[in-house]
Amino acid sequence: MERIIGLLDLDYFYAQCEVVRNPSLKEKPIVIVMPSIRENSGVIATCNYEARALKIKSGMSLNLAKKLANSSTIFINADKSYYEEVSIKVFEVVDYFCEKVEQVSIDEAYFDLSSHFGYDKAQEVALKIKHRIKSELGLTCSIGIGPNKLIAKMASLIKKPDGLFVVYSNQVNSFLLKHKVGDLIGVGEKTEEEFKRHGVVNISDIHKFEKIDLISWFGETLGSKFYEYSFGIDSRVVESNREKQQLSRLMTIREDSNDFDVVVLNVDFLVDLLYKKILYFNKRFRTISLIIVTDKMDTITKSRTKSADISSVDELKEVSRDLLRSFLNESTIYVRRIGVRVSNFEENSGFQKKLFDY
Ligand code: DGT
Ligand code: CA
Repeated sequence: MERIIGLLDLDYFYAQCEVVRNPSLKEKPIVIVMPSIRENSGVIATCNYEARALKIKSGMSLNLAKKLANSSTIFINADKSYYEEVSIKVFEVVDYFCEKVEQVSIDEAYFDLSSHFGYDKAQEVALKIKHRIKSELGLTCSIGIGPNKLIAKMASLIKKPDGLFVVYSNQVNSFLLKHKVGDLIGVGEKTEEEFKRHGVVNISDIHKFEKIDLISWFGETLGSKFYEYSFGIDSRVVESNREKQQLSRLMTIREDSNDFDVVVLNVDFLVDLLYKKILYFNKRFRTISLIIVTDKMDTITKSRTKSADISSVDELKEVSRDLLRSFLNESTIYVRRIGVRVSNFEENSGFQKKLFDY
């Protein structure tokens, strides 16, 4: 199976959250401030693109930002707990489509698209994720797709904001050769300066040297890493670090149907797949839902919660079949897509709290 990784980064995140909460702010320069205890001072957390056009940016002092602002610029104190709530909802959407999701900050996560088989499907999934985040939460994000984390991250910046950019595995070298060393993950201003001292400005310049040279400049770990990155090699895996709220599998039926004997074959097939996923994530659950997308593209969900954990694939099949039977008995609707979902999981690691504490 070909490895395909995505990186999702929300656009001007805190500022976009404020516009969602108060749409009258749209198109005005919005600046989000982390206030300090001293009156009238503080630092800029982020700002939208209208404010960036005035040269205001993250990390700048409030005083300087005020000097650069125009009369329509709006300064808002950061409301971290609200942004955290929004962030949770965003990454639940990603969880819905991907088994492995690694959140790396409040507004950024890697996700593994390999199981969707091929770049075309991966791109389709990324578009669905973007569409759902936009329609359900009103937010735009940028997604990069590539054969590893390095390329996915670099690709996410190409079409920002509201972008999607795919680097196929056979395009990695030409993609990298268009970039400067400063664009590699982990190369900050100081490292970039050090590269420059050795005549390295573009990624292609690294190839004039041996790995041992980079090790002598940056030490074993960083030197090897930058050398490998310059050839597009990055073996870091996506490490799932989000407690999943639900697991599901969905599929489109070969032909729209309201015949139990036909639809149930699809349900049984999905339950078998879903059960493998449940074992993989080592989950215990009590609620089972059947998701039916009708031939009119309406979505109907039927759920049942048991008083004890579901303990076997047969029990899961039995409940899913029951839900299907009662749905088809009650309606004459034709089923186009069908899904089985389990939720109401036992334990919660409290991971998200840790992440937001950074
Ligand atoms: P983008 O991704 O360039 O469209 O803009 P943002 O605002 O999403 O920037 P990003 O992804 O680097 O950071 C995500 C959020 O993290 C951002 O909305 C506010 C917060 N943040 C970023 N940089 C700083 C900083 O220097 N100080 C503080 N306090 N917060 C920051
Ligand atoms: Ca961002």
